[in-house]
Amino acid sequence: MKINFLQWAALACIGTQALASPIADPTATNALHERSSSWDPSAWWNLWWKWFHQQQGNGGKQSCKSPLVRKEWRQLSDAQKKEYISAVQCLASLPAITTAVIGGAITRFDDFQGVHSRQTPNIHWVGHFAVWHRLMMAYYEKALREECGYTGAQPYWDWLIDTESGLNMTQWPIFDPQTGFGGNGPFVEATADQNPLGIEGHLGGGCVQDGPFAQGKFSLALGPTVNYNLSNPHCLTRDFAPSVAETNLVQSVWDEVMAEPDYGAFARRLEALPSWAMKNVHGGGHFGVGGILGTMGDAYNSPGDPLFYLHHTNLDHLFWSWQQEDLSTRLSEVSGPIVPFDYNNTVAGNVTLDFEINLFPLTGNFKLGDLLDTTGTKLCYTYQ
Ligand SMILES: [Cu+2]
Repeated sequence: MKINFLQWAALACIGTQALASPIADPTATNALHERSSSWDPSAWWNLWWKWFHQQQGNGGKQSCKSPLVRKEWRQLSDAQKKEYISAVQCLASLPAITTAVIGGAITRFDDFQGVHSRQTPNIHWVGHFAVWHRLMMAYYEKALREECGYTGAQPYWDWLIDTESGLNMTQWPIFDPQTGFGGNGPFVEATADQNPLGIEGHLGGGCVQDGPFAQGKFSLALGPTVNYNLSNPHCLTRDFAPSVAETNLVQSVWDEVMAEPDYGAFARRLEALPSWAMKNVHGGGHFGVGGILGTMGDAYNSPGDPLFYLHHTNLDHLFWSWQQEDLSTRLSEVSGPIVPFDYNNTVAGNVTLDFEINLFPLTGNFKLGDLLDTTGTKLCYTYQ
């Protein structure tokens, strides 16, 4: 770890303990109080740094006083699960606001899918991948709360619990038709052309048949083509590929991502490669659920599956967990290419803290540096 001046100064003051130890919940109102009984210099340093960072970023005002606490789907009560699902259905019943630039969008749910589809060529295998999707999750959460009356935080799906459970994928609780997102589609034969990633053992491919997003109850306007100006109402499809999920959604890959020493390496390992040459949790979620023919496996239109948001929130949970390991560095560090796959910067440079992203036309511009702190001035949530 590179030691900057402030870290050096703190080291000199508080002794020689490692600075990188995580803090359990830096935003809990009583975090300082709880820790006063046991003197842990590294935790104190992290808390101080966080406070300092917030003061700087907000002209002395602290705006994120009570962050939303995002929980794993299983931590929600059945009533809370129902409330979340109802809010998603609500979003899919409200009229789109992006039609001037996403001509095919019909609903507010489509708005988010359309923005992702339109920006897909610029937001994957780039330095801002993790931050862009963080912003997307935050605005989806905000829409569910402010426009559909949802009172909770955006939940995440910790797939490690499922892959380690030994249960068949079809029995994973996230796919429960009553308390989850419904299950697989019926089997549809796929051609080799449809399967550039060589996914084996896919079990579905057709329209989701049960649960809250089943055929007839839930309709997507955008996709499966990349033309976001085309309205093409169709069903949500799923195409479980258990071998993809079981191979990639594993603790060892999570640990590899967590062990990356800097943001550029972290973001690159999180996305890995558009192949199975390297195990990866991002692709494992997309293609484990979406397989060859499912909505989740569509690079452009994957946000058409409501489960996309729980998968990507778990990736943000991973990002946040990684940041917690060394907040003093990781609240103000980004890198990675501006242009997809340009890891050697032969086409353009790397992103910086001032690099701007947006969910056009749903948001204005945000600097990457303003989205690194989930409890800062622009974002206000944490994880449990
Ligand atoms: Cu994406």
